[in-house]
Amino acid sequence: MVTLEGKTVLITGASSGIGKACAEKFAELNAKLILTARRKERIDILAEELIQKYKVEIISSKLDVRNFNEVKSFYESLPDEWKTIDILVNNAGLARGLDKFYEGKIEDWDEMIDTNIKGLLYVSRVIVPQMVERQTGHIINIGSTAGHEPYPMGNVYVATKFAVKALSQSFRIDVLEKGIKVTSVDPGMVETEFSKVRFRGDDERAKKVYDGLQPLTPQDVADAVIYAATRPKHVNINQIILTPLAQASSNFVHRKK
Ligand code: NDP
Ligand code: 8X3
Repeated sequence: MVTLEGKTVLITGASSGIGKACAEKFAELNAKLILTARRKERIDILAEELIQKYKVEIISSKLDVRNFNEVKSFYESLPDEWKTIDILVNNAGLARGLDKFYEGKIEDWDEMIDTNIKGLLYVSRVIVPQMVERQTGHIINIGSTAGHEPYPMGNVYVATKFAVKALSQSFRIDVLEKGIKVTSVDPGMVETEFSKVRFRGDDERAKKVYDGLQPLTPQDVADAVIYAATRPKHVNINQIILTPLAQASSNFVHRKK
């Protein structure tokens, strides 16, 4: 039976969607979990549920990945026995708006770049050195099909996910002689709070994104993460791209009338 007993997994953005589903699946495999997000009450409730259900050890910690000092002090304040992190899931991310770039909102651009690129870098900069020192570990970045093919008005979000792809490839080269795995899990359309966040709470518009097709579930993506995380020591899964059956790429989607 596959187990991750004795491994510590840090997940960013565990309060919702893919991050939350990853937390559930890692808990099922008996990993110790560090759950982070800005909405602390949500990760506290999730931690409590998972502890009850799987009898695992979990720390939940409020963390905004955009703030480097916060990331640093979060790590420094972990109890010593929790500082050895084996698997880092860089999941926290978001899209804001869907506009032509020449009409885009500067605050939307800043938020996406600060979260999806700089946040991923900040967390990795703080967490990975202990992996380098121990010559073992696994970084799993959540990218997107948007990082493979732009779509209309995706501009800045698309650019952040192209950046995630570039960073995954670069990280892999930089840690090549350090025994650390680097994986990018790149989903197409997944029904989470993603579209609600993108359209700032406009539920009607968010729902339309998935009209006429069956999107991926967050659990489908978490399955891919778990697959990558449970391969033998000598195997690195570089990249997993998964889409709904009705989606061929960013721009080719089949919707039933
Ligand atoms: P959700 O909106 O459901 O979840 C996003 C998570 O990111 C939340 O837990 C949120 O937590 C967290 N987050 C956002 N900003 C920050 C921040 N500044 N600091 C810390 N955490 C933050 O969306 P998804 O689950 O869909 O998104 C997860 C990842 O998957 C993202 O990187 C997204 O780009 C990617 N993705 C999503 C796809 C989709 O179709 N849904 C497809 C491909 C990739 P909180 O607000 O509590 O801080
Ligand atoms: C999320 C997928 O296509 O909605 O990364 O941008 S998409």
